[in-house]
Order: sequence, then structure tokens, then C-alpha cells
Amino acid sequence: MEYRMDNTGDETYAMEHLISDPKTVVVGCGGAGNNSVDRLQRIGVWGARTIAINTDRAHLERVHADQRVLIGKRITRGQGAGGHPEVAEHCAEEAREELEMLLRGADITFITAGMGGGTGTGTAPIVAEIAKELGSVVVSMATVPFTAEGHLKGQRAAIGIEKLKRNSDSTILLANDKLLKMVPKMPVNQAFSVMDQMISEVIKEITEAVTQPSLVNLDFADLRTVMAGNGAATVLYGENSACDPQTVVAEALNNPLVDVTYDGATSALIHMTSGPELNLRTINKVVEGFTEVMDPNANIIWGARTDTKFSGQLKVLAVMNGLEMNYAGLPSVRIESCASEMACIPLVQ
Ligand SMILES: Nc1nc2c(ncn2[C@@H]2O[C@H](COP(=O)(O)OP(=O)(O)OP(=O)(O)O)[C@@H](O)[C@H]2O)c(=O)[nH]1
Ligand SMILES: [Mg+2]
Repeated sequence: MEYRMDNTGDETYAMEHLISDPKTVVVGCGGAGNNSVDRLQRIGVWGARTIAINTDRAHLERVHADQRVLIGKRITRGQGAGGHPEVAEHCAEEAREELEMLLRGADITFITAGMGGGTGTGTAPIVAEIAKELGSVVVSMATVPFTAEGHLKGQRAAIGIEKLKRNSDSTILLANDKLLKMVPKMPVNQAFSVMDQMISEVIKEITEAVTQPSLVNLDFADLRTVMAGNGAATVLYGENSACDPQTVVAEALNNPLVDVTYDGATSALIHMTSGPELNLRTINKVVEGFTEVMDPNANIIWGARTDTKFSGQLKVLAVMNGLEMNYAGLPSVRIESCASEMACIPLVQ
């Protein structure tokens, strides 16, 4: 098992950290989270370090990541948490010090997990808590299980999402049910890979929006401003001809990955990528398209990057934050304490 402790904790790293770009860490928790990290590792994100955390040794060994961490060896014997988030919480608590070392120094921590099983649901909120305590901006991306996966998984997922939301600056939700609309005939593992690809691209876009030189720069402080506030967020993505910015915005607004209404959205980060011919009129149309549907007092931050590779095209990625949503029909939950699963009380629907 590869387990590298390079780049963390040493003095040289601390010195570099003072003068360099924001440090981005991407952590995948549990099977689904590890699959997203594996995909991200293959796509490659400039400047991001990837970490895969699981209780399942066999799955972890198949995953590509800069660092792979098997937690709870004595508890699950490397065989997974069997759908029990409280077992996984225990494993993560036991590994807290190790996780702190791995997460130290990150300015932005992305956490990805599939909600509804054991490991992702139980560990992601603890990883978020640790990253936040270490001073990082924490952006969590969680998938909501298919309705067809049943009420129990839905309930587990809702509890996990509430905990994750409490410990993250921003929690981006992606409903697996939306895959049914997007790719209804695709076999399930391929459909999951579509979601994993999307998660990877969102992380890549956000990271590179603040680290790569842009025409209109977004910086780390912008990201912190937009993401702050324990909100639920969604990602909107549209791509079309650069001649038709309205269609690109409509495409993005009409295909959210979770059911939401936009009118209460408190902030948005909008990032455009296009060819060198990108003009102010196009930029204005895009920004206007989003602001029209949001709260008039919303905080909007936008940036644009031009690249000859995208001549004639316009890609728009927006993260909208501070949304009220009911997690695509999942049961409501009240959480009295994050420490134990027993304290999470499902409310009658
Ligand atoms: N996007 C995506 N979602 C997945 C994938 N596999 C499972 N899911 C979803 O994520 C939920 C949790 O599944 P896993 O991540 O496999 O569970 P786990 O966190 O490893 O939990 P345990 O195996 O019980 O310890 C499932 O109920 C599915 O809704 C995947 O490869 N990609
Ligand atoms: Mg698993």
C-alpha cells in the first residue's frame, strides 16, 4: 500500500507555502468518492494533490491517487463499513491525527463522497471538520442516492449531508436521479462515470479558475468570499457557440444537478472559457443571464479565460451558493450532535 507523507509538515514545504499559489487538496471518501478521485487523477488538475480514503482495502488498491489511506484497519479489517456510517465515523476518529497531517497546509480542500453508504457518509463530515479546523476553505461535493435505492439509504444520506453542510463552507449536491434524465439507457457503472467526470471537471474548473492566469482573474479571496457560509450549493454548466451566450446560460440554468430554485441564491462564482475573440458584450450577456434569476443583493464574482483551443466556443461554469433545497426529496432530519449517529433524529415526512 502506497502511503507517502511527502510534501506535508516539513520546513521546506512551510516556507514554499508562504509565497506560492493556493494549495489545493482533493479528498475522496468511500467507494464513490474514491472513484471520482481516480477519474480526477487521470484527467489531471494543475496544482492539486489527491487523497483517497476508504475502509475497503480492495477498492483502495485499485484507485489512482497521490496518497491512499486505509482507515479503521482494526475495526473493519479492510472490508468496508457495510453501509454503517457510525462504524466509518469511528474509523475516521481513530485516524484523526493521520488525517490532520495529510490535510495540513491546504488552502482549498475539496471533499467528494457518495452519500447513503457507510464510509463516505460517515467520514466526509469528519474530514471536512478537520480541514476547516486547519483553516482551509472546504468545498464538499456529495451525490444524493437514486430514489430507487430506497428510503433507508435516503435517510442515511440526508443525515450525512446535514453533517457535511455544518462542517463545510459550501456543499455542492448532485442528485444521481438526474443521471436518469441525462443518460437513461446507459449501464449503471457508465452512468456513475458520467457523474464522476462531472465532479472532476467542476473541481478542475474551480481550481484552475483561481490558479491559472486568466483574462479577468479570479483569486483565492474571491473563492473564499463566494463559498463562505455553510450553504448548500449547486453547479451549473453550459457549453455552446460563443455567438449565442443566452443559449449557454439557459442550458446551464435548465440543467441543475439537483432540484433548486435560484431566487434565494446569495452568491455565485461564474467562470467563462472561450477563444481570444471573447468580447465584453458576450461576458455581459452571461453575467446578466445569471443575475436575473438570483436575489438582487447576491454577491456575483466572475472571471474569464481565453484559449485558442476554445475558438468559437463558450463554456460557462457557475457555482451558486446559499440555496435552500430539500435534497431532491430526501427526508428532513434534525441533528442534535454531530458526534454520534444515534443523535440524528429523522423527522416524520
Ligand atoms: N457518482 C458515483 N456514485 C456512486 C458510485 N458508486 C456508488 N455511488 C453512490 O454512492 C452511494 C454510496 O456508495 P459507496 O460510495 O460505494 O459507499 P461507501 O461510502 O464506500 O460505503 P460502504 O461501502 O458501506 O463503506 C451509493 O448509494 C450510490 O448512490 C460511483 O462510482 N460514482
Ligand atoms: Mg465501500
